[in-house]
Amino acid sequence: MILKLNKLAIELPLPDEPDPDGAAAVQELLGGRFGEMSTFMNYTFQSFNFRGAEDAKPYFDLISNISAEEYGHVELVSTAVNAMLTGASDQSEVNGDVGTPLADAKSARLSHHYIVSGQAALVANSLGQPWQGDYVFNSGDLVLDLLHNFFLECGARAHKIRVYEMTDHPSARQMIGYLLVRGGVHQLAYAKALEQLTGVEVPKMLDIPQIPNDKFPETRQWQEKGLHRILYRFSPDAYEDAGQVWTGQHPIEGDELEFVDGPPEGAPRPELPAEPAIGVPGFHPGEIGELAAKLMARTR
Ligand code: MN3
Repeated sequence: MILKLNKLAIELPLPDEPDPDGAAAVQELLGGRFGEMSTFMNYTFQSFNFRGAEDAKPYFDLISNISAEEYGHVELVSTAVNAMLTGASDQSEVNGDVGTPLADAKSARLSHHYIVSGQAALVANSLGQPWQGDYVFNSGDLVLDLLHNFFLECGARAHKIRVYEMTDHPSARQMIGYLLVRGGVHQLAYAKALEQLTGVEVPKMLDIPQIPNDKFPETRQWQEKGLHRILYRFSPDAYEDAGQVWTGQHPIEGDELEFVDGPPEGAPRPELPAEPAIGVPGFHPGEIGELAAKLMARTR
C-alpha cells in the first residue's frame, strides 16, 4: 500500500508567463519512454513481482524505496507542466459570448493540452503519444533488472538535459535542477547494487551523459543541501535495509552517502488557478466553490 502526502517534493514557482510549447517538451520527462511514469512503474512492478525478496532484502528494499520516491517525481513534473500552461488561454474573453479564447492553441505543439485536458499534464510524451505499459522492463533476473534501471536513469538524465536546453521557464528549470540531483542518486544506487552483485565497478561510468550536475545552476541549491548523497526511506516501518547498498563515498563528490529515515520535507503544492476560458474546473466561476462550502458547513 502507499501513503499519500498532500505535498510537492519541492516548492515550484508559478510565474506570470506561460510557456505552452515548453510544457509540450516537458511532457517527455513525464510520459516518455525515459520519463518519470516509466521510472515509477518500472520500480513499482519490479517491487510487486520480486520473488525471493527475503534473501535479497537490501535490493528489494532499495527498489521499493526508489519506486515510492518516483511517485512524487511524476507529481512534480505534472505540476511543472500545469504551471507552464497556467494563463495560456485568453482570459479576456471569459465574460459575454463565447469567442475564440483558444485561438493560440491552434498552433500549439500539443493541442491535447487544450482539447483533451484542462490545460494540464497528459500521461503522454512530447509528441502526445500515450505512455505505454511495455516501457516497463521486468525480467525477474535481479542483475538484468538493475542493469536496465541503471540504463533507464542514464536515458532519463539525457532527456532532462535536452529539455533543460529547450526552455528557460522557471518552473521547468527548478523541477529539472532538482530531478537531475535526485535522478543522480538513483543512477548511483543501481550502479552500486550492480557492483556489489557482480564486482563490476559500474559507479566509475558516471556521469552519463558526461556533463556534471554543477554545470546546471539550478542543481547547486540541492547539492549544497547534500541531496546528491541522500537516499530516502519511504516507509515508517519497512525497507530499512536499502542502507546496506547506499553506503560508502560518493564517487564524484567524495562525501559520505546517507540513508535518511522518512521522505523529503516537501513543500505546499502551488495553488493552480481556475482557467475559466476553457471551463476549468467549471463553466460558471465560483459555482463549485459555493457548493463545496455548503457541504463543508454541513459536515463540520
Ligand atoms: Mn525520478
